[in-house]
Amino acid sequence: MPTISATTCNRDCPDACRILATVVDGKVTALRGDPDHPITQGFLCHRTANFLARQYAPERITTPLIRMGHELVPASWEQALHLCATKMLQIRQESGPAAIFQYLSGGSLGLLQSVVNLFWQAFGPVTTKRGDICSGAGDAAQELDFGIEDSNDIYDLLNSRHIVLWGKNPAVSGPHLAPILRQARANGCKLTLIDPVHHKSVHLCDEFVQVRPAGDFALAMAVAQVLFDRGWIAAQAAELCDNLDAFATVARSQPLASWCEQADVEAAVVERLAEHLHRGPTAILVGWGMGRRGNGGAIVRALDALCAISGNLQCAGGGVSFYFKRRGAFDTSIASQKPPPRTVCEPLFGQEILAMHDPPIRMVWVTAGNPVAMLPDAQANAHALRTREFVVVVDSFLTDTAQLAHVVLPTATLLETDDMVGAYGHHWLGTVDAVVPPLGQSRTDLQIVQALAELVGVGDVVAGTPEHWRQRILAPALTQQGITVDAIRTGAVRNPLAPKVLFAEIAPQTATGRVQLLTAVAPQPEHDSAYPLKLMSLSTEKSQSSQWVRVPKGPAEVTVHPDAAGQIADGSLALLQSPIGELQVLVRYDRRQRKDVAIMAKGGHYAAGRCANVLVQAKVTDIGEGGALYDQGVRLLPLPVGWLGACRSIPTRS
Ligand SMILES: Nc1nc2c(c(=O)[nH]1)N[C@H]1C(S)=C(S)[C@@H](COP(=O)(O)OP(=O)(O)OC[C@H]3O[C@@H](n4cnc5c(=O)[nH]c(N)nc54)[C@H](O)[C@@H]3O)O[C@H]1N2
Ligand SMILES: Nc1nc2c(c(=O)[nH]1)N[C@H]1C(S)=C(S)[C@@H](COP(=O)(O)OP(=O)(O)OC[C@H]3O[C@@H](n4cnc5c(=O)[nH]c(N)nc54)[C@H](O)[C@@H]3O)O[C@H]1N2
Ligand SMILES: [Mo]
Repeated sequence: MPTISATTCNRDCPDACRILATVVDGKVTALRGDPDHPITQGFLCHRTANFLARQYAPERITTPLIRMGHELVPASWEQALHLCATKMLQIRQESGPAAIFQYLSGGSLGLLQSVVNLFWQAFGPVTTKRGDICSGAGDAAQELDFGIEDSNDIYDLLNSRHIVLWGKNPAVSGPHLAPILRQARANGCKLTLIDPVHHKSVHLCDEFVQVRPAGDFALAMAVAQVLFDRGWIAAQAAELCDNLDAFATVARSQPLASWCEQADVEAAVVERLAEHLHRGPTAILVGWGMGRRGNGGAIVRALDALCAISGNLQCAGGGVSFYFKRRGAFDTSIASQKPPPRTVCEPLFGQEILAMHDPPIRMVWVTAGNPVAMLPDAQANAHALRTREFVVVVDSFLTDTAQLAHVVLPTATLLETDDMVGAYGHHWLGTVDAVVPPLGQSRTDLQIVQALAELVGVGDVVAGTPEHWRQRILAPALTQQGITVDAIRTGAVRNPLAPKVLFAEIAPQTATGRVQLLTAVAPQPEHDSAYPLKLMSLSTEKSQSSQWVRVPKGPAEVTVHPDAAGQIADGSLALLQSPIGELQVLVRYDRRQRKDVAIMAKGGHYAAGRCANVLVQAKVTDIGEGGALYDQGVRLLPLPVGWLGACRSIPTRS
C-alpha cells in the first residue's frame, strides 16, 4: 500500500519546499510539492522533482570506503571510524587540533549540522572555514549598512508598484518566487530585470536592462545622481541615514554620461529606474550572484543606499532583500562557544591549506561539500587535498573531492534524515523527517559524528536523538509562544519573530541606529584584454551545484554571442582558456547575449573535464571574503588537433 509522508527539502536553495513523498514497500516512488504549503504551492523544481534519480542512482555509495593504494575499497563502519579516530587522536597529540581542518558546506542546510560543528569544537577546537563563497560580499554589505540581514515578508511584494530583480534568476535558482511575481504583475506591478545575461527570468519582467558585468555600481550611482538632481530624496532620509552628503558626493563624482558608459546603460533607463524608486513602493530583490565579484560588496551597498534614500526602506512593498534570516527562529549558539584556533578563507581553500604551517594542515574532514569542483582554482584545491596526510569525506557520492579521500563515509540523503530548516528565500519553517531509512549502510551526519565522538571521548557532548536536538535549537522565544517541533511538522509555521515590513518595525541595528551609506567609489573591475570574455558560470535547472539529476557527459557547453566566438562556428568544439587553465567546450551561439560574456553551468565535474573552477582564479571580494567568481576573464580559441587537456586534469591520489 502506498503511503504519503511529508518532509522539507534541505538543499541549498532559497525555497525550502515541503515535499510529499509516496512510499511503497520501503521505497520512495514519487515526489511532489505540498499543495497546502504557502510557498511550495504544489510544485517542485526540476532538481528535486527528479531527485529519485540520485536517491537510487547505481553510483550512490552505501558502504564506507577506505583507501588501499589507488583504490577506495568497501569497509565496515567499525574499521572506517576506528581509522578516523586513530588518525584524529594521533594528529591532535602530535600537532594540536589546529592541524585538522573541518570543512562544512551547503549540501544540507539542516540546522542539525551545528551538532557536527559542536563535535569538532569539543574534540578541538579545530581549524574551520571563514568567509562565504556563496554570499560573503552581500552578507557583509547588508550587515555594514543595516546591522542586520533580513527581508520583508515575501508576500509583501504584493504591495509593490515596482519590483527590480537585480542580478537574479528566480526562474532557475528559486522558482517558487515566480508565482508571487506573476501575481504582483497581474495586480499591475511593473518588474525590471537588471542582469548581464539574458535568461529565463526575462519572461517574468516588463523591462530587461542588460548591464555590463560589474557595471551595477555605476548604474546605481547614475540612478542616485538623478534622485539627488530631481530632489527625489525622501524627507526622512536625513534622519534615517548617516553619510547622506558624502554619498551624494560619490554619486555626483562623475557626470551621468560617464556612469552610464561604465554601466553600458542608456540615460533613459536610468531616469526610469529613478522615477520608479521615487514613485514607490519599489522592492529591490538583490540576487546572490551579483556579489560574486571584486566590487560585489560595493554593488550591494549601492543598492541598499538607493532603497534608503528614495524612501523605500521602511514602507510596505519596498525593501532591499538579499537574504531571509533563515536561522532567525533557532538558537544555533550551541556551536559558538569555542572559537577556532585559526581559519581557512573559503574562496582561497587550496592556496591557504597549502600555505599553512605551525602546524601544517595534516587532515581535512569534509561534510556536505565538494570543494574540488565548487571552489575556485580547482587544481589548487585538488592538489591541497592530494598532499594531505589524511582526508575524510562524508557524502553519498564519489565526488571529485571524495575521489581524493582516504576514507569516504556514506551519508543519508534528504529523504532519509531528520532535521529542521529555515529558508533564505522566505520566513516559513520546516521539519525534515526521514520518509525512508538510510539506504544500505548509510548513516546520517548526526549518527556519524555521534559514533566518532564515542571513540574519541566526547560522546556526551553530542549525544541525543534528532528530536532532542531539534527541541534544543528551537529559539526560546518560539517555545514561549507555544511553537513546538510538532507544530512545525504538522502545519506551515511562519517564523513569528520575523517582521512583515522589516524596517517599519525595527530600526537599523547599526551602532548609530541609522543606515550606513557608502562613502567611496568602488574601484573599477580589472580588465585583461587578452581574456576579453567574463566567465559567467551560473546555476542551471539540471543541477544543484555539482549534484546533477543526470551527470552530463562530453564537453561542457559555453554560450556566447556569435561576435564573441571569433572564427569558431556554432556547435563546434573549442578551447576555453583563462590564465590558470583550459577546458574543451562545445560552443553555442546566442544573439541575445552580450558580447563580453561566456556563459556556462556551474557545478560541472572536474573528472569529466567540465568544471568551470579549473578556469576561475581564487580571489576574494572587496568585503566579506566571498569569491570573485564571475570576474574571471577567459578567451575562446580553436581546438588544437589532438588536445588532451581534459584527460590530464583528472584528479588522482597516488
Ligand atoms: N537550479 C538550481 N537552483 C539553485 C542552485 C543551483 O545550482 N541550481 N544553487 C543554489 C544556490 S547555492 C544559491 S546561492 C541560490 C542562488 O543562486 P544564484 O545562481 O546565485 O542565483 P541568482 O542570484 O538567481 O542568479 C545569479 C544572477 O546574477 C547575475 N549576475 C552575475 N554577475 C552580475 C553582475 O555583475 N550584475 C548583475 N546585475 N547581475 C549579475 C547572473 O547573470 C545570474 O543571473 O540558488 C540556489 N538554487
Ligand atoms: N564557478 C562557480 N563556482 C561556484 C558557484 C558558481 O556560481 N560558479 N556557486 C557557488 C555557490 S553559490 C555555492 S553555495 C557553492 C556550493 O558548493 P558545495 O556546497 O560544495 O556544493 P555541492 O556541489 O552541492 O556539494 C554538496 C555535496 O554535499 C553532498 N550532500 C548532500 N546532502 C548531504 C548531507 O546531508 N550530508 C552530507 N555530508 N553531504 C551531503 C552532495 O552529495 C554534494 O556532493 O559553490 C560555489 N561555487
Ligand atoms: Mo550558494
